[in-house]
Parts: sequence; structure tokens; C-alpha cells
Amino acid sequence: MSQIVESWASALDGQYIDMDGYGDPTAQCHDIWLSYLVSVAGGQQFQGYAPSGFTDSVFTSFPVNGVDSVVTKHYGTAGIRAGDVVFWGYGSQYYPYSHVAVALAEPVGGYVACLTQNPGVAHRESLILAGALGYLRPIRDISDSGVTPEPIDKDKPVEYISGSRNNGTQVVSGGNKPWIYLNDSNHTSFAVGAGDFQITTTVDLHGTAGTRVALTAYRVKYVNGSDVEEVFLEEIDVTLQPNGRARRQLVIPHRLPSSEWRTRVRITVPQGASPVTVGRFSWKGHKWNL
Ligand SMILES: [Ca+2]
Repeated sequence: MSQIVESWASALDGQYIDMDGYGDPTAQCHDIWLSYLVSVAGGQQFQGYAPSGFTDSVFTSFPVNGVDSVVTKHYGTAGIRAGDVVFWGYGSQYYPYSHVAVALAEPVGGYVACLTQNPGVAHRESLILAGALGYLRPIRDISDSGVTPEPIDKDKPVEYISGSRNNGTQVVSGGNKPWIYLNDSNHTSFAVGAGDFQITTTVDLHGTAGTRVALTAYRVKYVNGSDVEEVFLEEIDVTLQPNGRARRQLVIPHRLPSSEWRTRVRITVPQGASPVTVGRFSWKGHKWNL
């Protein structure tokens, strides 16, 4: 499996992705193609244009806007491999309005594991290949061939993880215990996929001096767009200082056993307490392969 493709898929998995502001809902399958085109294939977003308004015209009208400088076109489903962008035709049995998804593996038994969106968030799902027109393949070498694989070293992280919330704050009133969100209410997981993680989150809080709140980390199993299991990891209690503020770090060492798992932090504001505002929220750490 290409680490480039896997990293891209992990980053999108579980989120609503809208690249172009179009669509109802705005998070369409076409946005997955646009993200992949830009982030992995090395193209520019305008090259992903679908002339008919339906995504399969990227394939049927190929090439438009010079997209053939970054991908090649292949008819049919033979030879599909991880990293290929598969298109289903308008009027096809399973996707009457056409579809596009990015293959994450070679097909098995007429299905191909993909990163796909709509219906629902960007997620991993095996899609039936019936009705597929063909695929576009990045010209850039996205395989791991040509790269000398490094021996697995448990002491050596495979990924550095960092980020910070960059829009807005979150007000939590007494008696509530929501997930701390990252950039919008649909995006709360800051570490995803199988691996051993050591993550430090930093949370800035403000409210009424003396208010006590809890910050609790969980690992969450997320399947078909829903949380199906939560496992408690770490918790710290925080008391807002006389200036009404507190900055605390929560260190979260944990293992995520499969790609369905992710890590989140919840804030609990006690019943009857005045509201607490979560300001800056950031996270950094490392991931090791299992
Ligand atoms: Ca869109």
C-alpha cells in the first residue's frame, strides 16, 4: 500500500470534504477526486473540472484543462490498484448520477476498497465495480517501489502529528460534555487509524474563576458514520484560575487497533456551573506502526 495514498485517506476519513463550494450537500464524491488531484496527483483543482456537471464527465471528456499532465486514462476495471481514481457512469445501475472514488487496494470479487464520500462523510468502503467506466492513474510515482523500504523500527515514529484549531471557540454550558471540536462540529478526531500514538493536546479555557471542569480523552470506534464504542483513556481535572483562565496539557498515550478507531477529547462542565469557553486547542505527537 502506498504510504502517500494511505496518509491522504487517513487525513480525510471521517470528515466532510468540500473543495469547490458546489453541490447539495456540498460534500460530494467529486470533492474526493479534487482533493486527491491536488494533494496526491500533484495537479491543480481547475484540472478536475467535470464539463457536464456530473463527475463522470471528468472521465468521458478526458482530458480537459490539461489534466492529462498529471493522470493517465484507463478503460475498464482490469488492473485497478491502490491510488487509481475510479469513475462510475451516469445512468449506471448503482450510481445513476455517476460516482468517483479512490481505490485503496486491488479489487476483490467485483468490489474495490475505496475512499468515498456521499452518501455520508469521506470514509472507507468497498464499492461494487459494476457500472465503472474506468480509472485515472497518477503519473507521479505514488507507489512505494523505487523507495528503499526502511526496516520496521519500533523506536522510530512513522508519522509526526500536529495541528491546532484555527477557527473559533467553543462555548460549553453547565451540564454538558461535548467533544472538543477541531475546526467544525463534524471534525473532532485528531488521531486516526491503526498505530501506537503519543499525543499531547493543549487546551486553553476561560470562564468564571474557580470553575472545575474535566478533560477526558477517549478512543472511539467509528463505523459507517456513527460512534459505536468509546474507551476511556486519560482524564485531568482543571480549575479555572483567579483570572478565569487555565491552560492545561493532556498527554494521551494509546493504541488504535484498526483504521476504524480514532482519538478525541471531551470537556465536561458540571451541572449548574457557568459556561466555559474552549479557546485554543492544539495537538502534537507521534505515531508508530503496530
Ligand atoms: Ca463540493
